Amino acid sequence: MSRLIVVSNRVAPIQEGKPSAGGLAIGVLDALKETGGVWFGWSGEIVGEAADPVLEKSGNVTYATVGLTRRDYDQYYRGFSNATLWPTFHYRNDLSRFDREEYAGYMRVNAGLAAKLKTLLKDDDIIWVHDYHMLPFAQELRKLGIANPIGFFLHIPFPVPEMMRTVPPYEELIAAMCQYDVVGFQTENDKQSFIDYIERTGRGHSSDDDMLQAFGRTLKVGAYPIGIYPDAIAKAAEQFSNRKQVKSLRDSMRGRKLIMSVDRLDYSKGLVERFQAFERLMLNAPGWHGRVSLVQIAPPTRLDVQTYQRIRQNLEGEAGRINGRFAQLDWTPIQYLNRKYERNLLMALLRLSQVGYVTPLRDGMNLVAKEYVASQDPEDPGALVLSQFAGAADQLPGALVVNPFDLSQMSEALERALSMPLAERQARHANMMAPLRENNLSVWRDSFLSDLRSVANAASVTEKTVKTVKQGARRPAAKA
Ligand code: GDG
Repeated sequence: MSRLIVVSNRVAPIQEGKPSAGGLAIGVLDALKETGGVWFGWSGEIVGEAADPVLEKSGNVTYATVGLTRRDYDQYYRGFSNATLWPTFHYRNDLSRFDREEYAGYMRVNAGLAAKLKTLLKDDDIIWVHDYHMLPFAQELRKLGIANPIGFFLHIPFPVPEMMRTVPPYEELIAAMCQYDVVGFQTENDKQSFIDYIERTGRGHSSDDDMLQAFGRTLKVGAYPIGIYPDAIAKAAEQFSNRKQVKSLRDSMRGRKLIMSVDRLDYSKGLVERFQAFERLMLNAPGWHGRVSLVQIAPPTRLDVQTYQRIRQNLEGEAGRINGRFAQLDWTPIQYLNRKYERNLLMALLRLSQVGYVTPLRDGMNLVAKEYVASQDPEDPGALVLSQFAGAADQLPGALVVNPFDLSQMSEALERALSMPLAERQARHANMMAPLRENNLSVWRDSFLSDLRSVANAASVTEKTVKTVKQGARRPAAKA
């Protein structure tokens, strides 16, 4: 089987066997180990000047990482990726800015990374590129003459055409995306937005089997909802339940109920609205005073992007205001923890809570929602309150699905979740575990790679046919 080359903005600093490695990193790594291959991307370091990739081999997998210069980091990562694409793709074009130089930097870094990857490629490698930092990566490889099959998976939402058109170089970006052979999205909606753009602008058309003819190319588009390994999470959550931190949280609750939220500190996650809906619960249902706390774990990210500094201040302000309004000497309504926890400990904390509260304003999938379900004790599971704008809402039929812009609805759902009878919680939990098992992380990875390999096979069959036809044409005509 051909080698797999994985390209992502960051190469996960994987220390195998360490519980800190996230599920996605493990899933991708498993695929790499199966065929052997390379994981290529940014090392996470800022360097004085660009250099060749640093190679580290572990078994049949090579980690190839490169540093970024300060200018590259500012323009490509902090700028166009995270201050233009991220907000717009999450429908926050009010927070998005466009700067031509940053865009030029984004294209320059993609071209530079493609040139570096080229030196590591073999003819029959298949290449799997991840996420919004890398939209034009295939185009840059094609310019260098790379004809290998290249797939792309977008982890975040793909916006509807009118929203996409607010990013000034939208047409160039979409044309560049059509240089991939397979373009994968988290949901059918995201996939449809991409097709809608192509069809409404007259750039191409799609067929029933999700093949798209556009910008002179044929590519496959598909929805590949990312999954988790639910049974491994269930096991870890149970095992870590007797950890000191988990016990001390349990003791500090003194019989109170616990609503738990875990998100990177990001405006797309709807944290402010979430706190305000909890406040509304406190206002409308005073019977819960002193009987329930909301614990929000929000490790900070992208602190050097200005909007992220603002969200942090905003959230701290809201937590302080709400606590000031309702707290009692022995009860803090909202505990806001602005730090990162070890992964398995986090799963045990999720298991401890009676309600998982996952209400992003927009999210590609949202793995925390899935992890919340998986980490529960099936005998006494918590209930999940989930935003309709998380990709995960399509896949978790037992959740209480809410609109995160409707604070009253969220507050009612919280109350319903807190009071939900055991039998209903068990039934809803079982109803969600089944699809989580059926569509686990391996299924996501294997279905994407199988589509990419089919494209590769189809291309090699076409190439052989073309060669045979050409050779046939060169043969002298047989005498009559
Ligand atoms: C992007 C898309 C899509 C969180 N806090 C800690 C911690 N986490 C882990 C969670 C979860 C992961 O980080 C976050 O994943 P999400 O899916 O919730 O969100 P994004 O980071 O925005 O991810 C998203 C995803 O890509 C995959 O395709 O679902 O829509 O935006 O696994 O548990 N992990 C540890 N400590 C923490 O404090 N160790």
